Amino acid sequence: MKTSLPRLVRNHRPTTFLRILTHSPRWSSSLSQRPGAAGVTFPGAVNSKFTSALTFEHPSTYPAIPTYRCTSPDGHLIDSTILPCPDALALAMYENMISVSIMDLIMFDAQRQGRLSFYMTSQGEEGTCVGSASALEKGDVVFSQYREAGVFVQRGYKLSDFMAQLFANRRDGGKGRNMPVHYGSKELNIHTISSPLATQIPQAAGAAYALKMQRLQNPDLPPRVVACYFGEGAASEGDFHAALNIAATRSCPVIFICRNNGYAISTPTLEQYRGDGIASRGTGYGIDTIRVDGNDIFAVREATLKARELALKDGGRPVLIEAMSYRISHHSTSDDSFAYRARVEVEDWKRRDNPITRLRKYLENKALWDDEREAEARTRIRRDVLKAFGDAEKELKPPLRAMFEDVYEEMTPEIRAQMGELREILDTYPAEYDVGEFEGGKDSLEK
Ligand SMILES: Cc1ncc(C[n+]2csc(CCOP(=O)(O)OP(=O)(O)O)c2C)c(N)n1
Repeated sequence: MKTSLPRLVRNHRPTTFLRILTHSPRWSSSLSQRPGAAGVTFPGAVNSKFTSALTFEHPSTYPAIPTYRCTSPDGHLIDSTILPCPDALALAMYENMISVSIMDLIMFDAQRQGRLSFYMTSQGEEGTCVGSASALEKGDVVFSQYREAGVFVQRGYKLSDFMAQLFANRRDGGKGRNMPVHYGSKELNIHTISSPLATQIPQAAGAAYALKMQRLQNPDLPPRVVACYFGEGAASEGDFHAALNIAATRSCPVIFICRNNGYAISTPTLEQYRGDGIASRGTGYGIDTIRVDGNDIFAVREATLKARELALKDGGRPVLIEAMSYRISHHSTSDDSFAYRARVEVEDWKRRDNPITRLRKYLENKALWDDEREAEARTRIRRDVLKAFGDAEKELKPPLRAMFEDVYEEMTPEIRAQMGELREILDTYPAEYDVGEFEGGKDSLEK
């Protein structure tokens, strides 16, 4: 007996669980073409109208997506629709931004002195990171690239945590295995940074899907989103495409936050893409998208608050924020950016507008800040950074055994054998290897 498709559908009674899961509506109830219709109902693009004009769409016929800003360069709020940020939070965000910038200066110099192997600063992008992180809830899950120290500070990562990772000492949660700046924190729900660009973007989409499933199974759980940070250079990776498309089609509650700072090492954006930045791609994937002024911490905060709301609406969906800024620093301590850009360009951006001076002007306008407080805060933070630096530099390295652990959850017999071999080498040539700076010396290794 033949059964028509609608009947099958009608007879199928999905459980509540399944019904919510497949909540994304079909384009329309019927995909057949009505005679004489002005619109097309090809299943691939149902809202398209027929046209007899042979025209190619060209990006230049569309205006560039505007950049949302709610604070003027002299620190006055210009969007009357937003609720003013509580003073205590504005002050905390300001201190967090200067903490990042002071730590950056000290650690950059320390690398130049050879006291740590590598460093990357986030000068000019403190506002994007601190502002967006201030709009997230504690339980929200974060994935980042490497220039997001502000996110870590805003979520409660301590100076001692930064230093333990940078000096790869035994207090480092990552057991000293990663290059400097590859921070991570399970307690703060921030996934550990890894070097391969953009790999975290599809992982973030997957994590957001998992959060959505957890809440479907247990609606009493608090709503959570994933925030995923990456640069405009990383957005050229295939992983960016995979992530945004799967997040859109699976309706995942994830906020993609692109830091567009104008450069990917020596590559300027003109060689990175020819469209209207990264934001214009969001709408192509069917994703709610906004471009914001990354030098305006309140604009970033407001956009992220709103994005979080959207991401949790109707069971979940992705949102894209493109935060515009300028990479004031060299790409890393391995880069001299004056080899490919003019010094004057950098100086101009440093002085003309940056997230720290803009928030400072706002605080001064409200009589919450002045030169005296600035001097006190800078002296205090500098002292705290140097203290954490000194403590971390003196601390022992993790036990040598940590090199062999966590490759798999359990050590395999082969890995155990390699650990034994290392122990034998150290026993045979004690004068060749100084293992005194590693916790427990060679005794952490089993024969
Ligand atoms: C898959 C991959 N390709 C290349 C690199 C080398 N690399 C490291 S950072 C970087 C530039 C990234 O630029 P962007 O994403 O714009 O971030 P920004 O450094 O400007 O913050 C490149 C090419 C890498 N780490 N991973």
